[in-house]
Amino acid sequence: MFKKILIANRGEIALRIIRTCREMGIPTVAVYSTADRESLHIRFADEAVCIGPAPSSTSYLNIPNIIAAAEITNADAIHPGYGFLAENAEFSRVCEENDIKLIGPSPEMINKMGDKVTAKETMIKAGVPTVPGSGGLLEDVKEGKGQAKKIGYPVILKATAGGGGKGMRIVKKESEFQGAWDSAKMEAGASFGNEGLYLEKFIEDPRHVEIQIIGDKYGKVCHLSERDCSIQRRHQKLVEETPSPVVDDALRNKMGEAAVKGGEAIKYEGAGTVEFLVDKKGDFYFMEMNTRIQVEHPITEQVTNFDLIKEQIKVAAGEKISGINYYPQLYSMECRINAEDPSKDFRPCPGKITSLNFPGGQGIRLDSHVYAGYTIPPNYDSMIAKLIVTAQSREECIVRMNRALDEFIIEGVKTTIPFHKKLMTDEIFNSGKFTTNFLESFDFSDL
Ligand code: MV4
Repeated sequence: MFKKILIANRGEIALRIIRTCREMGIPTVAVYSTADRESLHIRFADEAVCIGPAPSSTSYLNIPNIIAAAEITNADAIHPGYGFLAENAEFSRVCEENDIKLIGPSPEMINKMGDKVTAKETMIKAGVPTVPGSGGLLEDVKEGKGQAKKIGYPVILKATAGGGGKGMRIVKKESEFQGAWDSAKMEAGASFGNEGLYLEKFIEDPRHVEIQIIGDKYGKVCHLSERDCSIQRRHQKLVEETPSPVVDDALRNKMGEAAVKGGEAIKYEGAGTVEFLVDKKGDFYFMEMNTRIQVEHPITEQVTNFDLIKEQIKVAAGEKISGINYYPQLYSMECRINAEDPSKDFRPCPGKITSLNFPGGQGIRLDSHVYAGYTIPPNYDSMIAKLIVTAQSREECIVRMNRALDEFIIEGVKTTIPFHKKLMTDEIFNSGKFTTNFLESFDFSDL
């Protein structure tokens, strides 16, 4: 097992990783920027090293400084959390070169899954269902139009370097193709330095359902069921739940098997997530694979009784997984509490938390790094807490979430709590019959 783990991250996920390390008896090193001097992850780690000024580019993305921090503290492993360097092939390579075990993906895996055309081709070969489309990179507009005619409109143009919706355009008819092509190419080039585009049939009104997998270095992969992340706004997830209201045992088996097949085909090691679109008929299609621990991992932990960070550490250290798949025994839902004003286009609201009360009681888990008197710096992500509620059924879960949101008091900054309160009483949300477009017609003006 590792002698000491450095956590190359901040906020709630840094704290989350430290908690598991302490339970495993592994000493920890926190790294922090000058903006995070008062952060809890420094207080709860065994050691802490300042790695630079406030901007991410000079601190949490500063590879030489993070490696130096690991060397001076004798850390033999690094956990990258999510965001920042979690899916950075260069960082993964530098860790390898310095004999530091990254509790995360190899550079090869990052490159393979980070390039969406390569990822899709790999999944097709493995027998995982994908959306009909060109699959390959498009040479020019002419080829694109030809493909679109064959598949049938509407189609969607996607950036091969994309993810999170950037460089993506829906094309409803051929007359719109050129304009969509030009703007997608431009956006992809500016965002990723890679203009490569590919094409797919556009799936209307889908659900976003993802399967949690874990693989060991002996080629074994298992899954831990799904998470439904259809409640998103501009590609930012706001609520996640498991099990999915649209996934029954038969579909869970099929999707789980597909995700495991995909994971085994690439000899996936560690925790990963295979994202699928599920259409109205219940057919599912591979979308992307994430090679990191995700923000919403706790709901899977709640219903499977697994510690996913512990599993990540164990498989990175060379331990075998049991190889059995895990099915939800309970119902769990996460609300992301962001320091944002939901009535003002979710504008970030950094600043001082003047007063704070966390909800408690049965079935409540709160993953957060904030406390009364804490000042949220303006430099990073605005997520300040994850409220995770677990109960026997979806209905009980929503009742409990409502109760917990009522107990949750944050003063000094605007948060997404009013949005979540309104959502929990929404008829369509309660019915479970919504798609990824649901929030497009949601009224945020009275929040
Ligand atoms: C799609 C799609 C419909 N059809 N692909 C959004 C981000 C990136 N991961 C892929 N995305 C989509 N791909 C086909 N062929 C619709 C989306 C999409 C979406 C997917 C999941 C959750 C929210 C979404 C919001 C808008 C579009």
